Amino acid sequence: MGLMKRLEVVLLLLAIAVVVEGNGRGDGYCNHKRGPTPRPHSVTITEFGAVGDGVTSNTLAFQNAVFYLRSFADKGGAQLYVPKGRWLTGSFNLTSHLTLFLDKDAVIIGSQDASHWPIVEPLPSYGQGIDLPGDNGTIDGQGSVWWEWFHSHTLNYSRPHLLELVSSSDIVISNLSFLNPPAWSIHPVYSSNVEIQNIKIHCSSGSSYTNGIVPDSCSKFCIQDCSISVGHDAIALKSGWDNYGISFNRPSSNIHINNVRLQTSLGSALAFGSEMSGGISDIQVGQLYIHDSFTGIKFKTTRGRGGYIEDIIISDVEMENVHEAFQITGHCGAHPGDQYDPDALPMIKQITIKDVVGTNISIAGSLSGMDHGPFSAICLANISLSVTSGASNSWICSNVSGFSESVVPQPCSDLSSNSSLSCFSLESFNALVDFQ
Ligand SMILES: *[C@@H]1O[C@H](CO)[C@@H](O)[C@H](O)[C@H]1NC(C)=O
Ligand SMILES: *[C@@H]1O[C@H](CO)[C@@H](O)[C@H](O)[C@H]1NC(C)=O
Ligand SMILES: *[C@@H]1O[C@H](CO)[C@@H](O)[C@H](O)[C@H]1NC(C)=O
Ligand SMILES: *[C@@H]1O[C@H](CO)[C@@H](O)[C@H](O)[C@H]1NC(C)=O
Ligand SMILES: *[C@@H]1O[C@H](CO)[C@@H](O)[C@H](O)[C@H]1NC(C)=O
Ligand SMILES: *[C@@H]1O[C@H](CO)[C@@H](O)[C@H](O)[C@H]1NC(C)=O
Ligand SMILES: *[C@@H]1O[C@H](CO)[C@@H](O)[C@H](O)[C@H]1NC(C)=O
Ligand SMILES: CC(=O)N[C@H]1CO[C@H](CO)[C@@H](O)[C@@H]1O
Repeated sequence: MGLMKRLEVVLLLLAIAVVVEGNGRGDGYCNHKRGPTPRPHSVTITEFGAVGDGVTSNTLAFQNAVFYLRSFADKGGAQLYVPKGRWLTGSFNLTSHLTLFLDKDAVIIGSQDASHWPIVEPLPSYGQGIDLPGDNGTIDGQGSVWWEWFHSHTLNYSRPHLLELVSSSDIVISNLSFLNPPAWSIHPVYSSNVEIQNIKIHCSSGSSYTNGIVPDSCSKFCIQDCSISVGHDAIALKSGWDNYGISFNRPSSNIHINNVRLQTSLGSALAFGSEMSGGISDIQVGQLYIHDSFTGIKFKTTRGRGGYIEDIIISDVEMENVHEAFQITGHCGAHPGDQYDPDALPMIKQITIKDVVGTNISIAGSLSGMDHGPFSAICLANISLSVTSGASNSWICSNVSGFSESVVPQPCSDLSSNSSLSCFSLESFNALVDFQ
């Protein structure tokens, strides 16, 4: 969990470190697998007056410790060690060249005091908060409290995320559990060279719109060996929305996801969009296990977004007890007000999904493009789904085109192009695999 180099805003609400055994599988995706960067200096949070009793507020101790450690940035960096205990805190910022190391039995607990959550500026590619317009930032609370406020429409500001990294690079987050985020669990934005490995994310049932990992306008990003169970989207790739995202123009690209286990009760296990105005491309996903979920894999956007989702390859997928295996829609997502340009049509093309086995799937897929801009080169190959709704109404398609081969049940005729040449293939990735 080294966190290095120009790391500006971090809201760290609750994290449990577990020094778990490395899982060994899936090597070659996070292909610059790093151990913890050795730091020549280390301090313990108790040296700053922190008390790990679960009751004492340690916000100032964390802030002071990080402030102190900033002076080691040009001396090889430093480690902040959090020992066994329950460490209550409000939001605090991390800094460059820092390793925040949590002992196996260390738990950082988010404060429920509103004044411990400063209000921050909205991100430029969003212009406002996700939950509410006119975002003045974040407010206090622990997951369930926030879900209740969200559900009852009584939030005053958009909810905070558990860990937010803004304009950062060379980040490693590993061997940790994240529980009950107020909104999203890990939200890296405008960042690159991010490696997330062996992370568990879990929300109690009843969580409203909780997401797991959300790479947002990020590049050179790797997620590997993770297990995520949330209320909404487990992994969601985004890049800002509408006029804000179009003018900020920062895509999410070159992202590898491998060996992840995903579950969501109401959302999608793996989602693209609906915020995608800066573009999403060159995404490779392998060894995906999706279970007990509403939607398996979903591409979502809406009129006014502009942008694109293209050159995506997803392979080696197992699904079990999933309502709808695949969904592509051009009619999904809210707008940050009515300032958007309705002529800004998003584009979805060159999406390849192959080598999929699914059991107890209700609907194979609904693929619906936009009236004035069909989604193209949607390619499905070697897919076998046991579908409970009956094969004949298992696929619903409109305004899409593409190719399919060895897909059961038989997909709609929209995907019957004679040629697979327009499909995105793994060979196209050869130039992209090396991060550094
Ligand atoms: C944390 O970073 C943000 C953004 O740079 C800043 O507004 C805020 O004052 C910082 N908070 C602390 C406690 O340093
Ligand atoms: C995570 O744990 C594994 C197994 O103990 C270890 O090899 C790896 O270096 C750890 N990662 C970090 C960043 O500490
Ligand atoms: C944001 O803060 C400003 C100044 O404090 C205030 O006037 C405005 O009403 C706040 N917006 C919301 C949505 O609370
Ligand atoms: C929203 O603001 C009102 C008025 O200041 C306050 O009474 C209420 O507790 C706030 N709600 C939340 C969820 O913080
Ligand atoms: C099939 O999947 C659905 C969820 O889509 C679940 O409710 C149901 O229990 C599953 N059936 C079996 C036999 O596992
Ligand atoms: C089809 O996909 C399965 C996994 O779902 C894989 O084991 C098999 O090798 C694939 N077949 C071909 C021809 O690629
Ligand atoms: C498929 O091939 C036939 C014969 O070559 C051609 O007439 C037809 O237009 C092709 N269809 C598509 C969708 O490319
Ligand atoms: C361009 C195009 O194919 N438009 C179609 C999109 O889907 C609707 C509903 O099926 C059709 O009516 C349009 O013709």
